[in-house]
Amino acid sequence: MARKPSGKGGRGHRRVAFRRNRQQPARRKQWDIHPEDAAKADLDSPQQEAVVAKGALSRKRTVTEAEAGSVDAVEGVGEGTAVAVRGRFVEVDDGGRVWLCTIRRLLRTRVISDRSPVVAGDRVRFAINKGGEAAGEGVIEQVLPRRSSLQRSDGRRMHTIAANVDQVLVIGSIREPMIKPHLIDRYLVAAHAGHLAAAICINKVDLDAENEVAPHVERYRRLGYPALAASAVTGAGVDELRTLLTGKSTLLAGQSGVGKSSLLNAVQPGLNLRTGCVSAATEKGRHTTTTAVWLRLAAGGAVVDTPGIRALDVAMVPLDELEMHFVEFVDLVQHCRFPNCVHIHEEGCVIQAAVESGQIDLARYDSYVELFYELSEVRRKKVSG
Ligand SMILES: Nc1nc2c(ncn2[C@@H]2O[C@H](COP(=O)(O)OP(=O)(O)O)[C@@H](O)[C@H]2O)c(=O)[nH]1
Ligand SMILES: [Mg+2]
Ligand SMILES: [Zn+2]
Repeated sequence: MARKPSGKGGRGHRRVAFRRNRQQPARRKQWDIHPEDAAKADLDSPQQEAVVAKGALSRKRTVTEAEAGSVDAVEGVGEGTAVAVRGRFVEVDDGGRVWLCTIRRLLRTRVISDRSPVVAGDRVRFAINKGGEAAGEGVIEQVLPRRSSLQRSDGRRMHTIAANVDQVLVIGSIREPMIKPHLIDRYLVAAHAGHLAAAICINKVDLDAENEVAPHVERYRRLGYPALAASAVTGAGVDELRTLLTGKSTLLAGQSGVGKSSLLNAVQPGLNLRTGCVSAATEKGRHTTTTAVWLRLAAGGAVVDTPGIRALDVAMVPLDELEMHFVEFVDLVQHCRFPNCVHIHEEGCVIQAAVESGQIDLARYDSYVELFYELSEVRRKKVSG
């Protein structure tokens, strides 16, 4: 949304409105902006009001004064996408430019339970500060309802990593590092458990003299996932990849070094993402300081890069639901002899039979078994701990 024109009259009017508010602290719309702006931006929408606690209205105004300097400092409102969260600042892209915003204290405290008041991908509304560079250029006042959110668990509580993501693109490389089908399957399970569509891209096919990539791509296509082979070096598959990303918001998943940043630079020259080796020490340091970053694509859509974060975790998948997240298992499991079959050592198991007949890929089955034991361990710890 464009910045509001800031005529002298407008400013004067706001000051008057402010004084009036002071005399009527209980007024519902005590917002410190021009009433017209408020109406346009629909700032006191039901979602906004619903989260304001009783008695919070007066506090709300005090907070704004403290954060924005004074109420006179507000120059208009904006709406955009949170593209990065860095410390106490959030970069908000309104389509025209990026605004450096702080978060209204009320928002920060009300969501203390999930600790992620604003994450990359959130649609936010913000008040524009007048010249208050130190306090940030704006203050985020409202986070619009999330269409989807991607979460991870640190063992004790859930953290939201990114919001409004449509799909996960799992990226691997055929070599350097060697392709790890199990890791890809793990990401597919996590995406599926998070109700996100998934696609697979296998990079560095320029290093694949023997065309070993073909059966991998074929395996995922047979399962119904869009899959492609690519090379950031030769440009192979890059057009196909761009098509896959256009018009959607995509989270990139894949181990470090597979070429995520290089592929994005190839998809959109000009992104200028840093590529290459990151030392273990730097990588470790980045875990604490770097969160998901939302990159807008010129062709439409956006990609979310999550450096240093294991964005997709399967730990929250209930053990008895694991089979559901292997798409080729779903229609078969009901035919196993035992209803509680876990498809590992039981008699009359159609999954094991399908693996033997080649209907189910052995590598996929191995991934299932490995995840099954891992999740059993998670559950054992939960029960005993
Ligand atoms: N041979 C080859 N090397 C690549 C390709 N893509 C990326 N690389 C190299 O792989 C390394 C890691 O790439 P980077 O994009 O930083 O990976 P990221 O950690 O997944 O973002 C860099 O040295 C890149 O130059 C590719 O398609 N072929
Ligand atoms: Mg990278
Ligand atoms: Zn079975």
